[in-house]
Formats: sequence, structure tokens, C-alpha cells
Amino acid sequence: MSDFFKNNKITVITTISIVGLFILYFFFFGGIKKQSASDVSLIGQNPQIEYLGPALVETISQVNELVIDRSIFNDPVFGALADKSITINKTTLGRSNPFAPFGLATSSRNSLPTATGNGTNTPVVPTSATSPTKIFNFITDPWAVIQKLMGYWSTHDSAGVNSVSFRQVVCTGTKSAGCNTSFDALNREFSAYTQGSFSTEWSDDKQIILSTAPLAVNDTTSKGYRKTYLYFIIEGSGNIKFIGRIVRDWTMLTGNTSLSDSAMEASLQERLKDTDMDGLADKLETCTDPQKDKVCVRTDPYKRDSNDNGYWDGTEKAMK
Ligand SMILES: [Ca+2]
Ligand SMILES: [Ca+2]
Repeated sequence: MSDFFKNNKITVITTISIVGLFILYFFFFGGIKKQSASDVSLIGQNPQIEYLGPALVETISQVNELVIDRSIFNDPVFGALADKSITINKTTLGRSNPFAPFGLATSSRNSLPTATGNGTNTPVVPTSATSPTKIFNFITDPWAVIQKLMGYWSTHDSAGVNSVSFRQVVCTGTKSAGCNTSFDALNREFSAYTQGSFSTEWSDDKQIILSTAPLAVNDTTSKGYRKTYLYFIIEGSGNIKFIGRIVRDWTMLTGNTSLSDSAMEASLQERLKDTDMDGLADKLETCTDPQKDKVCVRTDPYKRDSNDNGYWDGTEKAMK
């Protein structure tokens, strides 16, 4: 044996090496190659079976055969768990503002006043609205304030102006000339109005808003509407004071849009809409109108008095 090994030393070592290399090759490459091919094939066919196992798959496949016992929903104990602090009234599908809290629109509309006027732009008042007690003739009384104001403007009577104005002007000394120029300009502009110009009147015991019907302001490059609003505050003493006038334009460039005339009109009407009748259009309240104010404060378009201080959002806008 020892002589054989000595005589064939090289042959034996070579043979053992070749056998060893063959075993190593088979172990590292042959086995893995087979396993790899198997995995790819299984994942491609049905990954759930590979990862969840047949028993679990079978269980899952039986889920749709389950019968749910719904009798618990009729159990008085289960019914007692319902939150009855908020009553959600059944309404027609959809809400004007899907993000408004439930109940908000209802409470705000209870405060909507009667909408009276002598034009055709009288808004529709929801039937659930309650009418406040009228303590003034809301059309003639605010118009009488404007008449007085125009008289004071024409005679440059700043004390008189202040007596019927929410904002107080100081016209002494060097400011006198500037005041008189402003008074003359205002008097000229307001001479264009008559009481009948203001077809819509919204009021309660704290404020009055008069507004004109939308006036078309079409020209060669744009079309749209203009509305003039006059805002008044009613003081605790019952005096009506003029807060101010806001003239608003809602316009669209005609050359810059592919919209049809009717689509443009619909868009303009949507922008004019003032759902809660507070003298501030919905889209101005949500700061989404293309012609929104430079400083736009978001308020609730479905609640006249967003901060519950008695003054409507439009009135407060005019007071700032
Ligand atoms: Ca509004
Ligand atoms: Ca308010």
C-alpha cells in the first residue's frame, strides 16, 4: 500500500483533487442553480402560495363564505352607543360646502332677514328663515342718510359729515383743502344714484346693506358686471351711520378664453353669488375669486356673521 502510494503519488493527489473540485462545483453551483430556477418559477405562478402557505390560502379562500351575524345592530345596548348630540337632518344629496360643519348652515340661515327691494334683484330667502322685527324703514332711512351726507359734502361741512358717518374725518388746518376736494368728488359720484338705484336691501338691527343690480360692463376686451354696495351701521342709540361704498367689478377677458358666451356668463354668475347675503360674494369670502381683494380674509360663505359679533362679514369688510 505504502509502495503503491509512493509510486503513484502524483496520480493519487491529482485524482483526489479532481474529485474534490467536482464535489465543490456541484455543491456551490449545481444545487443553487436548481433552487433559483424553482423560486423564479413559483413566484411567477402564484406568489401567495409561496409565501402564505397552502393552509392559509385555503382559509382566506373561505372568507367569502362567512355569514355575518347582524343581529347585534338591533341590540338596544349597541344602539345606546350612538352619538345623538348632533342631529344630522336628511337633505337632498350634496351640500353647497361639503367642508362646512354640520348644523352651521342651518343656524346661520335662521338669522337671514327679509330681503325687500324695489328692483328685480331681490334674492330668494330660504323658507326656514325668520324675519327680524323691523324697527326702521330700511330703504328710505339709509337713503335719507345719503341725502344728508350729500348736503354736507356740498357745503364742505365736515362736522355734518361726521355726524352721519361711521368714519370720522379731520379737516382742520392744512387738511381742509384736501377734504373739500374729496367732498366735491364724492358729491359728484353720488349724484349719479337715486334711491331706486339700490334694488336690494339686507338689514337687521345692527346694519343695512343696499346694493344695485349687477350692471353689465362689457367692452372690446372684457365682459362682466359691476355692483355698488352701500354699507350702514345702526348704532345702539338707533342712529344710522354711513360706513362706506364699495364698487365691485367681476370681469373676464374675452380674447383670453375658449369659453362660450354662455359658459362665461355662468362663470360670472357663479362669482357674483352671495349665498348668505352678507354683502360679500361667496368666492370673495373663500378668497378664490380671480379678482379677490389684495388683503383677503377668509370667512364662511354660508354664515353671515362668521365671528358671531353681530356684524356681517360684508359689513366688517367695509368697516376696515
Ligand atoms: Ca357672502
Ligand atoms: Ca362678524
